[in-house]
Amino acid sequence: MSTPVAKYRQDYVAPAFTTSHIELDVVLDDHQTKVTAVLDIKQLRVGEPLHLDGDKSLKLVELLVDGTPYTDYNRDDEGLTINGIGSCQLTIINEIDPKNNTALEGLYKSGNAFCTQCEAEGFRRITFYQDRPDVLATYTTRVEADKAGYPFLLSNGNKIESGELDSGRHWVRWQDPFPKPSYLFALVAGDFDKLTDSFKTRSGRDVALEIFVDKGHLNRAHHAMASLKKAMAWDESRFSLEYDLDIYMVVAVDFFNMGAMENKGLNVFNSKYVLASPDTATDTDYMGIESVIGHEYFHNWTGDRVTCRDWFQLSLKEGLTVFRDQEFSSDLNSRGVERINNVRILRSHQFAEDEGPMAHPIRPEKVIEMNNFYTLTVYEKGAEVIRMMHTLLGEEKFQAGMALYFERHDGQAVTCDDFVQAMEDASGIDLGLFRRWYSQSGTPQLTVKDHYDPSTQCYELTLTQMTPSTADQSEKLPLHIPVDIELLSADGTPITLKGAESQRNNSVLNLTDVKQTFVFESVASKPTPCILQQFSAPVKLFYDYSDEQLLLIIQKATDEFCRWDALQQLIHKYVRLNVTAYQCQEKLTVPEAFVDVLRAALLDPELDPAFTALLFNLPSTRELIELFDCADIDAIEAVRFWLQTYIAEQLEDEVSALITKATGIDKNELESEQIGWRSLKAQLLKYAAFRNEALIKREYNQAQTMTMTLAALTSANQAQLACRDELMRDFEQKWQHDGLVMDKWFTLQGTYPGNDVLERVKTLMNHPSFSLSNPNRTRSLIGSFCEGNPVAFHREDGSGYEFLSDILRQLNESNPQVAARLVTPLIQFGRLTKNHQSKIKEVLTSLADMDNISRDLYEKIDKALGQFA
Ligand code: B3K
Ligand code: ZN
Repeated sequence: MSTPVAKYRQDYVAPAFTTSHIELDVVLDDHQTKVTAVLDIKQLRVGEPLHLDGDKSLKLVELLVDGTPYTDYNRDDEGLTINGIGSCQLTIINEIDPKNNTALEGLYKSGNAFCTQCEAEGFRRITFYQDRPDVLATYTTRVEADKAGYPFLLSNGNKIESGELDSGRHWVRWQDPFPKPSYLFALVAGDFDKLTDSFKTRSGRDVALEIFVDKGHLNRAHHAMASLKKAMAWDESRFSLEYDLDIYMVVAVDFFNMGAMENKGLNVFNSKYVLASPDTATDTDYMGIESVIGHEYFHNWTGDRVTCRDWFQLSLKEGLTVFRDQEFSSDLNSRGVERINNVRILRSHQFAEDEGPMAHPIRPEKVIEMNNFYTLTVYEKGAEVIRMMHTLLGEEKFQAGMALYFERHDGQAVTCDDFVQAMEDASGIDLGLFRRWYSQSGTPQLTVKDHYDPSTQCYELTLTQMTPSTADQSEKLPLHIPVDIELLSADGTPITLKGAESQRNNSVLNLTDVKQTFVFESVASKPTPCILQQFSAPVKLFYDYSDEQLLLIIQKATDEFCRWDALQQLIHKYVRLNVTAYQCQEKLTVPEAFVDVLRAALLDPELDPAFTALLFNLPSTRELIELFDCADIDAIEAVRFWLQTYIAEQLEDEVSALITKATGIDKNELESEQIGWRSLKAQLLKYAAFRNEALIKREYNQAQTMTMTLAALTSANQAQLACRDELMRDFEQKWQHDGLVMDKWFTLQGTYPGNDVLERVKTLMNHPSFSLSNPNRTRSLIGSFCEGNPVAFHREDGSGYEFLSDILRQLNESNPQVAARLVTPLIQFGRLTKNHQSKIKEVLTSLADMDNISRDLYEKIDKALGQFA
């Protein structure tokens, strides 16, 4: 294999040709699908050949220029270079083999249905085309297939014609009036059940809504439909954005590499993010559906109407759309809970990405395989960067910026700079320095020191920023960091801020230099600072809090995130101390005040159960590993386990009283109060499992919803109760016919804390419900073991690494995208011991030697091996 080459952001060149319109004709067949593309080619610059991207799997049948066969072209592994043409009509006929397409990119079969996935560069697996986001064309698509097997033939836009053919075949023609890049093309053919509804836009247009699901699953599509209608209404009210076509379709498929895809007017979804009923899906699944349905719908404006100029700009649409879906969930549900959950993901996964070999800015500079850059950095940190702009501008000016962005760029393919420029121009706020967030990678460290002078009643906060160097970038510059603060007096009352007016906007301090001091006046006594309210910037905070200060914040701070985070800091402190104690074979302890604050939360009459649930959800071992430069995983796990059982023992009465109080909450209702109580009860069952096995069995047997069934089963699994195997068998017997439900079971198997878990996982790969060709199954069993069971995965003997390496060899051929996602725990080794690192190096070196290594795995493994140099 030749070494894959990287592309650089700075090398962007506008295309010499564009396609203004494409007539596609797709005659479906399992192994010999015939694709005819008639392209209206416009020359934009003379003197250059036309390059069309085309995968080597495409079989070229015929090429015509203005209706005449044409031969002056070269074909290579990347596509076609056509010489000597200007503006013309180009006709290309080629064949593809969807049934053997196991990579699930381009046109492939999911079960009995045909479907497509074109982002980022999948259209080139369907036909030869300028498969780049800055070529925008209108599409007319004719789809033809056998009528009995494929009664529904779908593509983007509006259905304009259909007809029957001899021999049982039929066809439909679709027309999409909005010019779009090829990555937004979609085609689906199959036999489905269809849920129909409609939405009246605020300007009075009726939009038909259709959700297509596997036959027999119609009753599981209602939540997705309700979520879609909420998303459409929310985008009108919060962003003044209205839907633009007459029809919006969503198709749920079982074989899908990611969550969902925002193809214009025809979203294709992983069935996990569409199908839900109370007996098959948990509250978390319901929330996930609402959020992903929202996300893909919001892309209609931020992504489809205004798209990316090139793939380096991916965060233009993804960061912004994640911000929008987070705001949607926050407006509909609890803002504090939503924020805490998002920060947890960012800290545990995105911060780890920044520290590893794949570190990149939210707008990457260098890419080998674009699919490798649908990352936590581009998505989640990208959303944080948009959120910081929102914090700096405020809602009104931010919305003015959005309006200007659409006014300037509707129908265009643009850059992240264009977005920031619109925000700056509309608000009059200087974002010059702020733009560095787009080009600088890494997690900034924010160190805070303070000084109180009782004689002048002045309180000084000194903020220092420093971004450690990353694998991709050694030099770092200061950033514009919005730091939202609250000062608490000794009894926990918030202090009105006076002073430092020129350096702040209300409670948001503008940190723009390496070091800045903010002086607050008329402060009667030494305050406790709550720093980073709502996690106002994606940074690591260092401030030397006393236990008393943290306890005060947990109980009195206005901001829920700060309250939750203060508890995390306290937990981190005691995990660190106890890991040392464990290593020295000393007794493990936490102060009484720590248990008392948890007790107080349980006894609080005002308690918001969803928030209390977050307090009781201990950080995972994986999260705790991030606290150590060189992590002793077994010690961390032992301390975490001890802490859980210690709290269970100390708070046994309070926990069991609340569990009793939380009866009657297990109904099929999705009201937030019920959801909150269920999430609290689920957390408390994890503690109760160590004290009362009979209770867990009873909860399992009496559960009315999947939320509570899974809560009981998870507790039994984590505490390795004697009834664990029996309950697992019961669940398996009930659900083995249903892959999506079995994913929950496989996840429990993968995260089982028993010593023999790897053997169990290997055996389960032969389970009739398991298949390595289905990405959901692979993630639930293999992914959960590698990512969610650090003790077993990082076993000293390297058996976990060998196991993953065998799986990667198989997936490298069949589905490189899934392989490249699974490899993550093998490349983020910076905090592991030398012994672990050397075992990982061996495994990665041998993977890198595979003859046919995919670009996806090559890019990540090559970078990871570079870290050893
Ligand atoms: N835009 C798609 C992701 C495509 C990933 C390609 N490997 C889904 C989303 O972010 O909405
Ligand atoms: Zn997206």
